[in-house]
Amino acid sequence: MIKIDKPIYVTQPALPPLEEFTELLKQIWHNKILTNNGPFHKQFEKELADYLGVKYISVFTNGTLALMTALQALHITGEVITTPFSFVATTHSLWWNNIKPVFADIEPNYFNLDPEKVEAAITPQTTAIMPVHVYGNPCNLEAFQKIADTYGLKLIYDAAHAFGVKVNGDSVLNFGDLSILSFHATKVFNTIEGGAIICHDAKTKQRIDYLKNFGFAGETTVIAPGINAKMNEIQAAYGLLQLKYVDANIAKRKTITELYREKLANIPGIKFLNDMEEVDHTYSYFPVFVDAKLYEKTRDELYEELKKHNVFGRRYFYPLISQFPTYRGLLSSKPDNLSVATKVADQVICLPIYPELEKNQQDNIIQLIKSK
Ligand code: T4K
Repeated sequence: MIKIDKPIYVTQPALPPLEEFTELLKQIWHNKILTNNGPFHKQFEKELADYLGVKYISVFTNGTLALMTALQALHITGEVITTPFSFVATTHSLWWNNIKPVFADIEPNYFNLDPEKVEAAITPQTTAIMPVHVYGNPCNLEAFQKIADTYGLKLIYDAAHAFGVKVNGDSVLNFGDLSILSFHATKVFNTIEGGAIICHDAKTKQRIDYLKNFGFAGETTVIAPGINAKMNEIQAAYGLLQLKYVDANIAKRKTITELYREKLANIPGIKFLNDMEEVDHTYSYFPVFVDAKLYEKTRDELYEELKKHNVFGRRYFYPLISQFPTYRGLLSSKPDNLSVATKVADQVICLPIYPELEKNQQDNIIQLIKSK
């Protein structure tokens, strides 16, 4: 009988050493610059761009505001084709910009938006595609760029799960017109709340920087109806410290992933995703997919069983975004249009993964799944 006293959640944030953070806080207390592109904000953007291997980055209060601002920056209107298999913020960012989301189905291997389905969903109103690198696995970058070029569409990647991910040695954030990151507490790299937009030229970065500061381009000039989405100095200082530890944290995530893969390999009805060729992964999630017939238990039964034992996995992403009341009336939300996504959403559980997950805790989780 497995007994787990302390709850194990799907994730737990990694925090930098408190003493080191206190030192940076002292500097903030001393110079009294708390926000509005202060010294830590500037330094964080610079070090983050270097770390990620990108040219231009603008940091934000959170990933959702980064997504909303990315759409504003490119003047996106009309319809945008996106995935129903994501966190609601992806689609909400369209709604907040008065853009109609059009859902297309996902592909069956890594559950990212399917380029063929995207092409079939294009109408004269389509202005952009917004795919998500789900669980940090890169989308079909080449196919999406080809569609964007052919049809004259913008390409905005929701890369909230893809911090530090590389394809053939190049950051996945260097593809498309813009990419956004989330630095929420639950992510591989966190600034408590936080996010960023990555772009490829100085002019676009300038425009994004204006937009996140009410549209101010100087003391008395407002060039657009911007928003307040700036990251503050305390978060930026915390982010700078986090950069020192992120590689060690990713290495621990890799070890945890490898143990799950080894131990869950031969359980009938339990599937997981393997690393993609040519990709450096950062192991943001560990989703497993339950085939109820083979496993002899449904996903929800396994989910409840784990919960009974104090293990709180999460069904990311169930229900599909297209099933929420705001979106289920859309023509593209019909389950027939989204058959792969509908199936996957009914099978998935993300298992606990975070740097401080202990080996014996992980052994217990594995045992619970094995013992049914
Ligand atoms: N695009 C995509 C593809 C995304 O996945 C997200 C966010 C976004 C855009 C938007 O980015 P942000 O605006 O959030 O920067 C969580 C996160 O709130 C959300 O950021 C994330 N995706 C989503 C996938 O997961 P919940 O509602 O599942 O989180 P919550 O609070 O239930 O946390 C999960 C578990 O983590 C808790 O049971 C305990 C643990 N936890 C959580 C927090 C917040 C901690 O131990 N400490 C903490 O501080 O949404």
